[in-house]
Amino acid sequence: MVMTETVTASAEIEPIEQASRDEISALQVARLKWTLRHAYDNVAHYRRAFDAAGVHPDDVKSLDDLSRFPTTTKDDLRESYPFGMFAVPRTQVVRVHASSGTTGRPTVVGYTRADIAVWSRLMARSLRAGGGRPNDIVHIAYGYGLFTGGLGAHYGAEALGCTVVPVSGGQTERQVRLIRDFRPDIIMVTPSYMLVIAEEFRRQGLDPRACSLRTGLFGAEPWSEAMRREIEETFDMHAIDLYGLSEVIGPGVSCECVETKDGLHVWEDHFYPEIVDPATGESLPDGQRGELLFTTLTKEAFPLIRYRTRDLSRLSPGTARTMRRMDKVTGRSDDMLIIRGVNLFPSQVEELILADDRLAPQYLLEVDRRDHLDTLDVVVEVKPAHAADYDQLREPAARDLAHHVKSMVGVTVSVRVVPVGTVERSMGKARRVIDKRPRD
Ligand code: DLL
Repeated sequence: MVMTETVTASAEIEPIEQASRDEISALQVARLKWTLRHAYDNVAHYRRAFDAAGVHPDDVKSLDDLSRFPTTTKDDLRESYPFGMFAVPRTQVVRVHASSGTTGRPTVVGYTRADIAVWSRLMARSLRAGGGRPNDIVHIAYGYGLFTGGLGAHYGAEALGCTVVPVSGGQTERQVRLIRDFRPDIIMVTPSYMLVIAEEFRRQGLDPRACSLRTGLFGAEPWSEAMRREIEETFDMHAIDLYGLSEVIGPGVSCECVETKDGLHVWEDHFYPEIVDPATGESLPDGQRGELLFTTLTKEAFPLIRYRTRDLSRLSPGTARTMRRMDKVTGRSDDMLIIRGVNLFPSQVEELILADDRLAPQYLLEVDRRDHLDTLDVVVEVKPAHAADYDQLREPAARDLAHHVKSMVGVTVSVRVVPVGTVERSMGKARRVIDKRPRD
């Protein structure tokens, strides 16, 4: 292996987080060469794909050479279901995780003991960047199981030296009780479920601002800057963006720093990011928006070469850390709705909903087709504080939101303001879009 990692993370910033760009690049080149060779020698898919593209691991002299290698897609992973992409004997795989597989075969990923150690360390690094410290109490409400959120956060918090409360998702009344009784410093949960927890606080007549939470690491789904403000104000805490995907490792691919909150630092000593044009696959320079690609640099069981995430973002230079930042992912290319020719992401509607004091961030977008034209209905709840005025405000609030979506995004929508509690609550990743269009 090209690195030695221990599970125990340091309480301080690691030197590599502040290393010079030259040092980071030198480490990346060494690790990239190892990864390409490891993938080529041990995974039939990569050997075939590299040979077909006429490239070989020995060709790589600099990071730029990577762009000549073929990309990897989710379909490639599905075709190797379940263990065909593993680069080590199955007996060295100490854990598997998998995507939910709602649209076909699940994607299975594997970890060696060293991979778990790296992941724990990067999650500890993320927690520290978000303001976590050893001895903090960490309440984990990401789901445990095949989803990487719960166990990924759990091992990271333990590695940092925290006291972990492994609650998992659901049973919201109990979540609130445990937050009151155990007084955690940190919560790790999807932003949409955090809003459900806030509602439960209020239902029990409790002020969320009075609770012990100091910071939260939120991710696993797109969330807007407006949602950040909403959570920070509701709980009087920091809301930090944490990003990752199971194929690459799970949570802990990148994370914001509490001191700047200006984008997510990619942990570049383990993952090499690129941006490509989502339509053509052509490489784009830093500063331009496009689809994020990742190449793992140290993973043993499941090396991933130029994986197309479908997540849209932009790379920019480091600030609080020397490692490059990625913009908040506010949409995936698959989530983009095209309504009568205009592109729209659910998060754009979320921003506008949160800008209206009468509306709650509980919403659903229903897409349908009527008379050959796509239609978009926004279903959004009234804020509990305005529930008594619901009959008077539902029409004006609906009219105003439709007007703002038209003028800011350029799409004509119909808006239905509905009573509190109408929109289904999520315990994990929220489902924001229901597409009722007939399949062609
Ligand atoms: O969601 C891993 C994770 C768990 C990340 C907990 C952060 C916190 P998957 O289930 O494989 O893994 O889903 C990965 O979720 O490609 C993005 O589209 C989306 N996603 C994850 N984090 C963020 C984020 C986990 N901070 C997919 N902002 C990714 C926006 C995110 N989207």
